[in-house]
Amino acid sequence: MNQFLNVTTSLLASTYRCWQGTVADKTTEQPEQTLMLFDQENDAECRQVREALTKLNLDILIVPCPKGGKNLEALKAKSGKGDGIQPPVFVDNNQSKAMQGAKAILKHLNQHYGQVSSATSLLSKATNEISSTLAATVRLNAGSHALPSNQPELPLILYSFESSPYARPVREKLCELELPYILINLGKQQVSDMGPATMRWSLKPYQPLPNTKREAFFKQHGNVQVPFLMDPNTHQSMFESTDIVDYLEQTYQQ
Ligand SMILES: N[C@@H](CCC(=O)N[C@@H](CS)C(=O)NCC(=O)O)C(=O)O
Repeated sequence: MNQFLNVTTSLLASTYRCWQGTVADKTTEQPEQTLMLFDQENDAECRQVREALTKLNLDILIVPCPKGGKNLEALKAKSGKGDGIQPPVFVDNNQSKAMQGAKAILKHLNQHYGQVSSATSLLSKATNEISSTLAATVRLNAGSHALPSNQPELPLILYSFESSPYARPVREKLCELELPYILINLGKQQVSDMGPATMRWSLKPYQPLPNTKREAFFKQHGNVQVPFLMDPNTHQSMFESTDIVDYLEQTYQQ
């Protein structure tokens, strides 16, 4: 897909989802043990969970489970439930709990990590599925099916937020290649975070909120822009969605 179509369809996908997964809470403490999500990028319930994770500003290890892939088979085998288990499956070792399905996961998040957005939790199953199917369709179901890949030793690290039109193609590629990654959510926390990094809505020099992940990122890079990928296996790090997708294909696609 050329870049104009890529960004336009990704913008449309976020619009179908009413831009859920853009705004993040101002303060959040990360739990001691990393949360884990068995995820499928274009699945309606997985999307709903990832939107809530952006809202709660929580970081998480994503294990992509596209259709036809080894991760999904391993999940089915490990659970002993065969086809009875499907993403999203959420593992919280802080609470010694694991659960399946958006409803149970959102309830758990609400109970332990703060209020998930009312829109996310109020969307009926049908509304969620229709808008998410529209979002998946406009992306031509990218990120649904596994591609042959070489597996890295360590998970990659992706700075992103759910509705970012530029981060979505990167997440789709990570999913297709079944590459586990630590998702660091950098949702928007104030009006001046809005807009692309090169054209913010506010005219004042950009300043993230103090004591936030955004501020830490800003101090390190001089700006805040997502997607940003770090690969501890090759010691490469990079901005720019198209460069990241090219890198993933060249490094991991068979
Ligand atoms: N050309 C860049 C554009 C990235 C971009 O503009 N990302 C937006 C989010 S969609 C951003 O970082 N906005 C600034 C912010 O969130 O603070 C790419 O393709 O990766």
